[in-house]
Amino acid sequence: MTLDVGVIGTGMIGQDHIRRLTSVLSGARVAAVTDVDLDRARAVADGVPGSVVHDTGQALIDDPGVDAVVVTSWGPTHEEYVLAAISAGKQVFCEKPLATTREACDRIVDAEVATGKRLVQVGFMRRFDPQYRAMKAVVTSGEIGAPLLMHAAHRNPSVPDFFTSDMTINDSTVHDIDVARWMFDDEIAAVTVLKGRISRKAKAGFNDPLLVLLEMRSGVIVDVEAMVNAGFGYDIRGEVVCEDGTVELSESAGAVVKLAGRYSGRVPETWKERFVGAFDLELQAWVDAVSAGGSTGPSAWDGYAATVACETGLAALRSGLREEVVLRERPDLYAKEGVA
Ligand code: NAD
Ligand code: ISE
Repeated sequence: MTLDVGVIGTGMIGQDHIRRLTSVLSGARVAAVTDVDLDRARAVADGVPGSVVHDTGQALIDDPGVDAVVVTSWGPTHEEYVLAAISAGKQVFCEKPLATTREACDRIVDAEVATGKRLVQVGFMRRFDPQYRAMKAVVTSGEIGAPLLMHAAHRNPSVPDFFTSDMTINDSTVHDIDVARWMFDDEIAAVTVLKGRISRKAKAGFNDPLLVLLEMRSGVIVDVEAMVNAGFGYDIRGEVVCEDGTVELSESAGAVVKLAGRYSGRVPETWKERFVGAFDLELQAWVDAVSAGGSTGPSAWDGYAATVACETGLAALRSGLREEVVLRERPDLYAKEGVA
């Protein structure tokens, strides 16, 4: 059986997911697309044989020829489409963030819980990255003792003009927040954000880099260096320090070149390059689970908890203080999953 997928939002990552659903993955095809920019949607559909263009996201969700929905529009529009898919009883893969406010995430969680089954997967693709998976397997095995600390770095080469310090937290660090919850099967208890010396490459009024400190409920501390004007490439780092040893992500270049007394390797240019394999695995997992009548991967609860931690991070950025993360009670629908 082929899963007929409708894609809402045909921008950068929408086009990338359409490419992988069409040419890389198995068991799915893109049956319909839409975008608020209909010319863009039409241009994208032209390259996808058999796909139709809908005028609105609601029309796409209502299309009986669409079995399941991928939401890759701008973050503030996610709530509307995820709620509409839930109300139509259709499985929905939503790029991060699930929604941009705690209240919007609450509404999604409430709507999903009311159906009694999981319908939402959130695009936290790092959970599918082979390197992160290998790191988590070591931490979970206990072979290097109990975890104490995690050091992480999230470095973007550059960002568009509309990017702000707030977005460093809720657009970029949101991934590290999700990794922390997943890595330690734990919730974040408090967030502190330190503003240090500002890079000369940052535009006026932009605090870059930031140091984001996440305190897990267990006491494990995660420090995230979030820098979006790194210049040299897209660099993602992670090291977990345990009682008896450490485990860290290796360099992402598949090969190291040794030449003339030096060694070197490629630094990825973008998130697309660094996480191409993770994106393939997360969407294939979604297609497989949905085709089998189930669901998998990061849930609406994970989306909710990440957004609340981001909001808390923004409060900490403004106050300069340690801010506590206050979560609602986790509904039973998500209880048996842990944080993973
Ligand atoms: P983009 O601006 O390139 O594309 C977004 C598209 O959504 C645009 O074509 C825009 O016209 C369309 N759109 C806006 N409002 C709409 C609406 N109401 N209805 C339908 N379409 C609408 O942005 P992008 O970089 O592709 O990001 C899209 C989403 O994917 C964001 O939520 C972003 O955070 C997420 N994202 C995730 C990753 C990741 O690493 N997982 C990477 C990049 C982007
Ligand atoms: C982008 O939206 C992503 O999600 C990337 O994974 C992240 O690294 C980047 O900072 C964001 O802008």
